[in-house]
Amino acid sequence: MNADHVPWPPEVAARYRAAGHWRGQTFGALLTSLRAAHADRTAVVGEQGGGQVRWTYADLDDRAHRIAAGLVELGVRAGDRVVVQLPNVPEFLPAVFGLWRVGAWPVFALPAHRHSELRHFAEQSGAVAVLTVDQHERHDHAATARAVAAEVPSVRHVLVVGSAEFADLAAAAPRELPDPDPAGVAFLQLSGGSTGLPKLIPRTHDDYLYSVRESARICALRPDSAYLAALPVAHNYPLSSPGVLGALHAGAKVVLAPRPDADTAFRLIEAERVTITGVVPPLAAAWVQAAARGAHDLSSLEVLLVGGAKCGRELAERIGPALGCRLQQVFGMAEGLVCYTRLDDPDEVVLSTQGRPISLDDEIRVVDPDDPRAASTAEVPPGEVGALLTRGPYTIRGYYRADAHNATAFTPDGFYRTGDLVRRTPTGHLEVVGRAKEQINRGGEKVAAEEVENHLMAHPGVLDAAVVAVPDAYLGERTCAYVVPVAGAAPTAPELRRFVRDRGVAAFKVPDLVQVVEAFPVTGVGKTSKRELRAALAALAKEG
Ligand code: OOB
Repeated sequence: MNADHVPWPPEVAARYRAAGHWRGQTFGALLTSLRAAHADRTAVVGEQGGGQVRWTYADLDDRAHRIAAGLVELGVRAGDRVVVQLPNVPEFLPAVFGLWRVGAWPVFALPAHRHSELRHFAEQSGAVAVLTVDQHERHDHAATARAVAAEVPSVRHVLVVGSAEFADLAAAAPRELPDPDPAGVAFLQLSGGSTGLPKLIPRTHDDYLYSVRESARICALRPDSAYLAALPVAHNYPLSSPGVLGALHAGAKVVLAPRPDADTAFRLIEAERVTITGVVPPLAAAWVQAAARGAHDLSSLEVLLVGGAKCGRELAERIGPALGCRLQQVFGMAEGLVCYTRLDDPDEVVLSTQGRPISLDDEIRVVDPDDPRAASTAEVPPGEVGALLTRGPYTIRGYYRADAHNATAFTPDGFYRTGDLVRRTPTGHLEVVGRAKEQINRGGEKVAAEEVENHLMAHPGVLDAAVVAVPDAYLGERTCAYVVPVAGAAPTAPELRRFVRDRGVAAFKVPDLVQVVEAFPVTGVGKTSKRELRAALAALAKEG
């Protein structure tokens, strides 16, 4: 069992096709048609190997054909999985389109991931290769990938962008390849997760392209738009909301920022006349501050998307005046559903909600949050807070090879339990008011409490661990690990933080705070009461 992909029921799929949502186009075919329409226009601008790269649509298409051929020569086949861990380098795009042309599935790791996560993605997906860079931000990605390859038998190749081997692969003579099934899986995204290690999310050409096409329309992308990818481009948000794929879909220019800081981003906005970009709230706050220095001409910027975590009202109000652009809030998830405020929504809606779904066929249910098994039909009264369930033309029906988890992550009638607490306005916009899942949202970076708890419990001096969110003025939330030591042992906070880091996990998962306590407060049935731990933290914050 353990399905790679839980398909939509046939009658639902037929409905999405009849509505024109699913058009039977693959990403490879999309690039072919983009080349036909925009051959000489600039597709991608970015930094690679110390120099600037500027590729037209024809260049991008040629490179993708060659990389596809090179991958086939290497033995990569349709349906094979390839872990892709690339920072915002131009080669990301032809490499991913090359994999799509072969019909191989990119597994989108983030640059912040380390050995523990990479190994999990390779193992879980049975990947045949890891595609990465040599060094990035002082981390030796190639060495980590090679270590993973040595431990995971399915991994036969480590491909390093910038190496002579990769240059050879990317110089292969293009060859005709059969177009993969558009209804089949195109790639695996990562879930933010709340239990254990991140789950893999199978997205199809049909479903993802629908969300890309509609995102490009909702964000008013045109051939003369320029989209700046400031966040790591493999993440669903800068990838497709509207992201680099939305920009390409519109025939626009993609500008890849090697880092998201204001200096780097503003320099590129000015130089490339960027019209639209997307950030997480802490970055928006940093940009607002930096813009006050007035060192750069940001007059080309029309739209700033803010999402990934809740954008508070105060910050929302400062964005337009500080950056001279329109704010667009976006609330999305790698599992599917994406909501946007519309560019013509009244200001009040843009400032106070996280948008409304892309599609009229996105079904939304707001159910009793205290009943995690709540049927998808038992809705709370209009305007009240409840747990958000959703299903629709680009929301998955199941995670990759996770049948047991799927039984609780989805309702029997196929709604995804998002774990988000929302209120729905009479206009159908959603206001995200909190979370019912065991996840910490660290300024858009998602930390599954259980994953970090498991790392802590591997320490011989730790008897029990509970990770909770602490409110934070800058990131929205930070992580606090409560730890009960083994009798007689007293691991210190710095020691435990170092221990977690040394287990090879992304730096954003290392607990910000560690509190060593004698015992955890418990609920009526004897479970650790995270509610009381959060209350204790709040009390500590008041005292301090
Ligand atoms: C995006 O995707 P993920 O998969 O990293 O995280 C999804 C979760 C949501 O379930 C929600 O808990 C939180 O991130 N979230 C927000 C939010 N946007 C995402 N919470 C409050 N306000 C928002 N605006 O984060 C993502 C994917 C596509 C587009 C944008 C964000």
